[in-house]
Formats: sequence, C-alpha cells, structure tokens
Amino acid sequence: MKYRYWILGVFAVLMNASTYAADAPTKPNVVFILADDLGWGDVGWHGSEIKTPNLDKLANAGAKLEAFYVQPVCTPTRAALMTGRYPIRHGLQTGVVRPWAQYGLPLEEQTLAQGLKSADYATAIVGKWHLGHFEPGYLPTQRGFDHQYGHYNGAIDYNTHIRDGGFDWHKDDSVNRDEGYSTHLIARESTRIVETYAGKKPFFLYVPFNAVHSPHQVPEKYIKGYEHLKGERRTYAGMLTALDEAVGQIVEAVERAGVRENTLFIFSSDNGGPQPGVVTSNGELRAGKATHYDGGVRVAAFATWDGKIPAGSTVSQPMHVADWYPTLLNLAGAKIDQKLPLDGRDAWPTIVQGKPSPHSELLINATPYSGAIRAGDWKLVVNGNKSAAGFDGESVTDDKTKMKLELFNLAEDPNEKTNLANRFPDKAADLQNRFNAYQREAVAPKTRPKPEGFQSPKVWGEHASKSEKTVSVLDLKVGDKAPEFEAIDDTGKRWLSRDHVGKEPIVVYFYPADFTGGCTKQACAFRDDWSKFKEQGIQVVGVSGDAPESHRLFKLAHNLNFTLLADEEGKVAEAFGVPVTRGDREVKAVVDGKEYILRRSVSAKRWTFLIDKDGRIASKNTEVKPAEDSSAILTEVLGRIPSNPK
Ligand SMILES: [Ca+2]
Repeated sequence: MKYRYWILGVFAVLMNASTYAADAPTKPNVVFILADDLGWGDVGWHGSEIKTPNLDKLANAGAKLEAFYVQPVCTPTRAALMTGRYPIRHGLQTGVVRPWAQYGLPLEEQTLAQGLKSADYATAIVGKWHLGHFEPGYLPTQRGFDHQYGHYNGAIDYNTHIRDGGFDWHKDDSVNRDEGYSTHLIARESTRIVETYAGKKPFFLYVPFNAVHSPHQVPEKYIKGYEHLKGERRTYAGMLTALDEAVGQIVEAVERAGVRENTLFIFSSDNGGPQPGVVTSNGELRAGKATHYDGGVRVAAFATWDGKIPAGSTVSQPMHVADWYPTLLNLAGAKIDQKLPLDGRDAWPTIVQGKPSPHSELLINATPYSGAIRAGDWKLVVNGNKSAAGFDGESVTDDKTKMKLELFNLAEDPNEKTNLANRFPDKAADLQNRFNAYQREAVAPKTRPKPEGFQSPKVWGEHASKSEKTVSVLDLKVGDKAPEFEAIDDTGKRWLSRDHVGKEPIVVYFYPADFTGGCTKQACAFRDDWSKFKEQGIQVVGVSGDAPESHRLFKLAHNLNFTLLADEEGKVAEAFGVPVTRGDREVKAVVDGKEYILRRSVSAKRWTFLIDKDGRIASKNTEVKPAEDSSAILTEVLGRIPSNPK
C-alpha cells in the first residue's frame, strides 16, 4: 500500500515537472530565509503590533502559505527541509542536536544543497546549521554547501557568538572572528553571496537566522517605538525588527544585482513561538513551540517569485516543510532519483495554481510518545500535553491505549478548542492507525544526555577536528610501498597484510563507523560490485575503529561479502596516514529486530587506497564520495592494473 503511494508520488512529481517546465525556462535563484522561534502572530500580515515592513512587502508580492507545517523544534525542521523526509526517518524527531551531541543528520541522507549542486547551483548557508558538528563530516561544507558562514549550535550569544562557553562562529567551517551582532553579520554575508553569484550562476542561498531565538539581545536602537511592550517581549520585538531590516537588505541586494525576476524567495519560521502571550504571539493558534498543536507547528510562511507566483495570493492547503525539497529540485531541473524515498511532495501546483495539497495525509511529527497527523481538515493530536523537546532516551510506555487523543476539525475549529474524538470515534481511530503506522516505521530517536564530565571545546566543531585529532604526518604517495599492518577481522581472527599484500591487488577503504543508519552507501556499493572485483582477483577490505563484533553485525545487517578490519586503536589508519578522531562513542544498532549497544573510540576519515599486486600504492583517494567509491576504484583498476583473473 505504502509502496503504491510512493510510486504515485513519483509519478505526480514527473507530471508536475512537465506541466510547469515551460513556465520556468531558467533555473531560479532560491533565497530561503528561515526565522528561529518566530510566533505566528508576530508578522504584519497576521496583524502584529511589531513592525515587519520588509517581510510584509515580500509576502504581499507572492503567496502566503497559511497552512505551512514545520516541526515543533529547531533540528527536526531543518532535517526535514534538508532531506525532504520526515525526521522519524533520521532519528531526529525529538529535541535538538545539543552542543555535546555525538550525532547529526545521518550521512546517508542527500541534502537539498547536494541536490541543487548537482543541477549546477552555487550553494551557501549563512546562519544556523543545527544538524550536527561533532565530526567534520557533519559540517555544512561536507553536506553540499560551497560556502558556510555562521554557527552550528542553537541559542548562541548574538554578540560574543558563544554557546555554553565554546565559540561558535565559522566561515567555510573554520573559526571566524568577525565581530558584530549576528543578524547584521548574516545580512552582510548574504549580500556578499548574492553579489558573487548573481547573473553568473544560479544560487541557493539558505539564510537560517538565529533570530529571534533566545537569548533576547538587540542593539538599543531597534527597541525604539516598542516602549509600550513589556520585558522580554520588547527586546524580542526589536530583534524581529532587526531581522526584518536584514531581510530588506538581502532583497535589495538581489534587486541591485538585477536578478529579482528570476529569484524565488521563501520564508518561514522553524517552529512556533515559545512562551506565547509572554514573549511571542501565536495569534489565535493553540499553544506554541515544542507542542504539536498548531501554535507549535503551523508557522508564518510565504513564497514569492515575481511573475510566477500570483502576488497577493493565499495558500490554505496544508504543506509540510519537507515539500520544499522535491519542489525546489524540480524547479532547478535536478534529478530526484535517490534511493531514500521522500515524504515531501512537489507543492508547486498547490502554490501557483491553487491545486489541492499534494498530501492525502500529512504526518506533522511522531515522537515515541506524542505527535500529530492531519488528513484534509481533520487533525489528530497524540499526547498534546507532552513536550516534543524533552526526550533523553528514557523508556516510553508502549501502551497505546493510555495515549491521550484529541481530534479537531480545523475547518470549523482552527484553534483546536473542541476535542471531537468521542463524537467521531471512527475518524479518530482511522487517524490513530495511520499515525501508529508511521510511528512503527520510525528510527529510534537519537538521544542527547550530556556526558558526565563533558567540557565545551574552545571552538565548537573543532573539538573533533583539531584538539582531539591526531593527524599522522605520514603522507603516503602513489608509487610508495604499502605499509605493513595487521588487525582483527570480523570473524575474530588476526588479519596480516603480509599474507595478502604483494600477492593480490587490495582495496583498503577507511570509513568513520558502522551503523550510521540504513545501508551505508560506501559499504553497499562495494558489496554490489563484489563480483566485478572478484573477476579481477582483487580483495576489498573495509577498516574502521569499530570492534570485531560490531563488524560482524554490520556485515549481517547489510549482507556484506568482504572483510572488515577492527582498527580499534587507529593503528592501521596511522600506518596509512589517515586522520582519525578519538573519543568514546556509544553506537546503537538494531539487527533483526534486536538492539545492541556497541562502543568505539576511534573514527577515521573516509579515505580509500588501492594497493597493486606488487604491494605499491596504485591510487589514493582522500575525497571519497561514499556512493561512488567502488565505481571509482573499478575505473582505476581497469585502467591501471593488469588484470589478474582467477
Ligand atoms: Ca527554533
């Protein structure tokens, strides 16, 4: 059933692409502005007392998305935006990536930036990432962004750029000491990106402001005119005015560069306003940030593209933030032929032609104990009283009968005041069944308790890459003799290089870790190409810091047919000069429904070596693309090594 929906979805995507292809002859520039923790009611077009003239003007020039759904907190929304997939697929459905978290957006996921890059876009993130920074591979420039500027964590200090004692401001993923109020710096860099690319290359400029998230800080001049507001709300109003000014500057840069007519502006908040009625206003919407009521997940949003999106229009059909992924990739003419199926749907006909929502049902979110689903005007909220932010991996009751269910008809009751679950039990049961089906598909949430004794690094994102990293000075070159090494293999036996090197060609590939989510692209590509390597008499060996038992389970889980070596102390990596990160990690693995907790203390950079039959390095790839590693080696082999068929 699900599979059929998915096929239909792909078909719909193709159909839509052909219907508006004639409409969009050139790839639009995309400027995606994401506010942080902005209340639904705090924009001019929702009648706010706070002045947002630049946002209002831009919103009025396009379509206001009045049923645009995001996730209850920061990280899940960004994960859905970047992948077109619900955060239940990533294990990012609860809470946020905390500063000390040893995880991020799984590396198997293709990001929106990667997709647009494949369509020849220049890509830049200017602002907050919040999808992981514990290892270099999780940073934006490794996830499809040509440029990065801004911070990795949430809730940084606007002026000192510090979070929990660690400095958090970076350019191209290296520490950056630009001084100033973050909203100003973000506007300045965004302007620079526009000026760099306008008219030369289509660009995707993703601007996730840290404003208007706490801590509430703003230069004095912005709170003028808000003297009637009290306490934090006054500061918040000033912060929003500063954000609005920054948006005006970005729009002006686009206009000055002469590319406005080919630029699509998108705006939304990442979740609803926190402390509604005190600091933020969600208007009449129920509740706020961290809840699955509309005040937490339905946000102020619009899309504007002069001449393409009707000015002054309103879209009341439900959309999900994950919809932008296929919508934008289609507009850009990028291919969507990825293995991981999308939850997002192309919403362009909904936005431009007033077509119905692309979703017959829309999972708003599902944590192990709460969530919401919407189908048409009906919305089911599960345990609406429970925060979607406070989960640290504690056990969750499995008893579905104890869940509190609320059913609302949003057409008649947009503010979720009347629970209709008892009056329409069949409808409630239907939605609950659909919700439960998603919940069963969910990857276990990645958890984030603070490790005991954790100390913030001086610079976030560098604790892995600099202070703990031991980079070998050894620089193996093509033509050099391969180093000797030994390790325990996945069957628990000693594996000595001298038994193999000099006798048969060997591919040695280093990778960070087992179990990074679904089948890892690199391992499964080698698996799928195994017969071709065998034909050439070549042995493939994967090396990571995981223990033999982890390797055994990893092989079992993905039907891997080659040898994995346990480089638990990083000695093999060292012998090859491969940079490693040291630090204890716990890895949760589920194999055949059974859960295992595995530990590792070393993770290596993704490097691949080909050792020829004479025991010399035939090729060395330090910029491995996981999905292409195997085929690149095969090309290399067929071109350079005399075949040695068995
Ligand atoms: Ca947020």
